[in-house]
Amino acid sequence: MTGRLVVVSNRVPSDGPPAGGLVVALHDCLRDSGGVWFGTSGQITEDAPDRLATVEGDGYTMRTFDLTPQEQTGYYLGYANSVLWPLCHRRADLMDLHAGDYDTYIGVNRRLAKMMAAELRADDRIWIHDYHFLPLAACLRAEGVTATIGYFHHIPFPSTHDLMALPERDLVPGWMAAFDLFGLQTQRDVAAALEMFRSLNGAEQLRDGSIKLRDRRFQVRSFPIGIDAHAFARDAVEADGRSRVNVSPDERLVIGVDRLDYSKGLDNRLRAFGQFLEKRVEDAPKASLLQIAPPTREDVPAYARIRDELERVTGALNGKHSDLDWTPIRYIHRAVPREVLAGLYRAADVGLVTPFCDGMNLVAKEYVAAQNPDNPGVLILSQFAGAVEQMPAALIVNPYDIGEMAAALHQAFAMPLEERRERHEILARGVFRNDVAKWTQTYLDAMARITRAAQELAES
Ligand code: ADQ
Repeated sequence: MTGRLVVVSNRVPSDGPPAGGLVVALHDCLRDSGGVWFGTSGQITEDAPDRLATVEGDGYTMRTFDLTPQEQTGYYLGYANSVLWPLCHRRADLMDLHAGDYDTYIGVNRRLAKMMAAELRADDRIWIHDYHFLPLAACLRAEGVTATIGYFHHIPFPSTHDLMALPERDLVPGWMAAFDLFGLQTQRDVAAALEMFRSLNGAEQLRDGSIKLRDRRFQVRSFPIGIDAHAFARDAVEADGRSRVNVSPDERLVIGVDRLDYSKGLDNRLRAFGQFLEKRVEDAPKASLLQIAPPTREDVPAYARIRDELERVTGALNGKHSDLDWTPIRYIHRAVPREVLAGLYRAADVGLVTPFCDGMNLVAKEYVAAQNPDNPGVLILSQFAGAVEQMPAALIVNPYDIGEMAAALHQAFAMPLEERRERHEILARGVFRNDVAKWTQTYLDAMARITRAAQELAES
């Protein structure tokens, strides 16, 4: 397939900590096609220029732009992370609607579209990532861009009911229709998106599954994202996680790893662990929880509130259950290098992944990839993580039911080795087969088919 791969995401990949799976997975395709990655630079400047700067990536080019302080507030912290993020995570009650934020959001999308349009070629394959750029294809089309444009929504798609809380709800179908391929994480998300179109006058689902809205025809499909499973497994074997956390040989370790976000269900998870400690029977093994939760979006008030709440709950539980030589909850509020994280997953007897709402949740997959297949740990997974569609062999829990989560911890510790191995084998097969390289390939193949079909139609 010819044409450059053009990627757009809020931030371009940066130097520093090891690149994540997505960057690694897209790398070869970007390099081989002479591709370009567009995104913000991470710099905030008073007079952000209306042109892009060039940053040389590892074999490909990045084109970056700065945000003004007003754009950082209205586009990034405001409309993207205080309106769209809570809306898509079933927390419309946390939406912070400020007059002017939507104008700033659409303004950034229009500004980027204008700068990109000047550089794009007709045979480019443009792949836009996430809710920061929902209207970007519509803005690019307004600039005359005719190339194939794909999108991937990393977070859940809201229900038609929740969507009613968005003042700009009537614009959403048109934004989506400007893409050729609208990718979602799960079947559940596709069902929600199709439901929105079903209730819309003038939209029609065609026999091949694509959707027609006015003069646009496009596809809505699920592409469950994966991880770089082999790299994770390698790192996990090499790192000696158990010695790092200093747990005694007879002590069990539970691990939680999440950005400190209200969607991740951290408060209920801590309470469930507290209930587990309370109901621990006399001869049950001692267990501690290592919760790693790096800060994120700290300038958004809802995030400051969840941090305060977690510190309060952790303090109260530790005060109640600690001994002179033992603290049941270790709460680390910073990022940890990926290799260290991999070792910690492997050292943990239980991976506790209990979001209230999550697009996929890569931590669930990372935990599985990092296990020793001969003596694997147990994954406890929320029924509201997108990953649950691919990982039913985990212990599935309702993150609103603290008692059920506490019971799942007891079940995990009591689980015979044979059952742990059986469950892990099924989970690992999926995680290794459906890794991030396969995800990228599947998505790009689907885009290529759409491009070919459009060319054939134009030639006929
Ligand atoms: P996130 O909400 O960030 O991603 P998740 O999928 O769990 O959620 O990915 C988090 C990543 O950050 C993992 O790779 C994890 O290892 C890493 N991480 C977390 N804590 C860390 C720490 N302390 N130090 C270092 N690394 C840490 C969004 C969506 C998800 C979706 C992904 C990918 O919200 O639902 O799975 O995008 O599409």
